[in-house]
Amino acid sequence: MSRLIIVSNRVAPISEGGPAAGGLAVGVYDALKETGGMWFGWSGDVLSSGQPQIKVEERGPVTFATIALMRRDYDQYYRGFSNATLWPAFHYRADLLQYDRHDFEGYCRVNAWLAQQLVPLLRDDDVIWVHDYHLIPFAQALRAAGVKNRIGFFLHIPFPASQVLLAVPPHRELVEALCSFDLLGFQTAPDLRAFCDYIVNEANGSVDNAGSSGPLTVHAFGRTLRAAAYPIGVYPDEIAELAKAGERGKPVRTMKATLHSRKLIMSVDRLDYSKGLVERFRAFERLLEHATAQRNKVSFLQIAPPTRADMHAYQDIRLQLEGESGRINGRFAELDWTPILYIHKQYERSVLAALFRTAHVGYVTPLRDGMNLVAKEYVSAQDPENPGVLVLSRFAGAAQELEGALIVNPVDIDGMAEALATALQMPLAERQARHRDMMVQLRENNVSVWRDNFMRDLQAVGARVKAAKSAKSKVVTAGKKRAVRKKPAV
Ligand code: ADQ
Repeated sequence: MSRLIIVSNRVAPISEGGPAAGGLAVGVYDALKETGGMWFGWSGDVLSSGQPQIKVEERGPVTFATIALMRRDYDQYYRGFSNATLWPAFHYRADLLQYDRHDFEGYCRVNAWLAQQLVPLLRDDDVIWVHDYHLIPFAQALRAAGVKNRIGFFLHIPFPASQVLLAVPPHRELVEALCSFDLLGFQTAPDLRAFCDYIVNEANGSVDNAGSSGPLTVHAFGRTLRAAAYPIGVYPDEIAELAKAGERGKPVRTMKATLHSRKLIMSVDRLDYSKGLVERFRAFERLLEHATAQRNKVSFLQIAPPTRADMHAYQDIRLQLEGESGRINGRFAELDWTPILYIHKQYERSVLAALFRTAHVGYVTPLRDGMNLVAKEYVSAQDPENPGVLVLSRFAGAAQELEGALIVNPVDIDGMAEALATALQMPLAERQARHRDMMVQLRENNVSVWRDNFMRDLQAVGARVKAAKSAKSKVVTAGKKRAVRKKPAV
């Protein structure tokens, strides 16, 4: 069997059940620990001098191969083009997009350098699966280094509509680079559609599905590749077990003691402007304004560990949220009640799962999100006998699947406040029915299914290449035979 090589910007310092504030880390590690293989990428260290060296570590079935970045590379490739240009653009925040041509050069340079570091570690039949927006030119770089292996790519964040993508100056180079992969995976059908729209209307390419239910075939920039949607999942039953086991643990007991039998609304996100936190805080405020009976009857727990804290946009959102939570608490708090509990800490996955189970409402309202695993984790963690209600943004990829959620538009503050009120009062039978439906969906499409579907289609690309090669060699052989007979058939 081929070995699986995962390549992602950051190889997470992940441990079983430990904290991992990042969806890619959670999803990728869950997928890799079953099959075994290698995970290659940045270690998270930044060097001011010297020469980065690859560190290879075996941990169970997974080999971790990590390397530091030089300060300039970190600034241009990671903080610059990846997170100041691509991240806002792909989350439809063209207003926050910053572009510097040197950063784009640095982005391409680091992709080429990382690819060169990986080459000596590769075997002929390895299958390479590259993850996310930091590494769009990675296949191009591997091909330039002579690598012939199958290479797939999965985009964890949304693929934007063409009119938004056009705001990124090197949009054409990026899409051309994407076309060097053999298989492209997107989170949802709308992301796939947006990509195909660019191919057809901006790149003069074509897309054909040949009437099959498998990936689409894309022809562009002189290449033929495949593309499909593979919504990432979780392991719902594992999360349910963790949540149940943690029910009597100290964090849950402390939380319950703080609540004094009030209801709990809960959110967990990386602190990021794409997650719609300000609008979410204001909708909770609106609930307290209008549904006066809810005052002192409900608390809102927002857990949001800071990320990318050395970037202005992230410092701004942090300040804004601190202001909002202080203002709302100042407005409504009583001696015995603080409406918003706003925490910056990371928690172990088991603690988060147990807290989710305690929460009457999972409040997940990003302005844009590729998928949003928190939505899926919240549903998984519920007690089926007495489940909570998920309030979910229509702009999270998860909304394509979780029809049992109360779907909201995250800029509609009144609409979100109404959804919170509905969720807090929803009868048990309706909560159970919605939870049951969502669990069916989550079980059918867990992380293994996500990985297996992607790998099946990537392997099939290889099979087609082999089939094409052997058909070609048959033609050559037949040609030789014909040549021997000296009577070429027409
Ligand atoms: P993220 O933007 O990081 O992921 P998300 O999918 O919600 O968003 O994943 C966050 C993960 O980190 C969850 O598993 C969550 O439990 C964990 N986490 C968050 N805060 C934490 C805390 N304080 N302590 C411990 N764990 C915490 C990107 C895309 C998403 C996509 C994923 C996976 O932006 O849209 O769903 O990749 O593809």
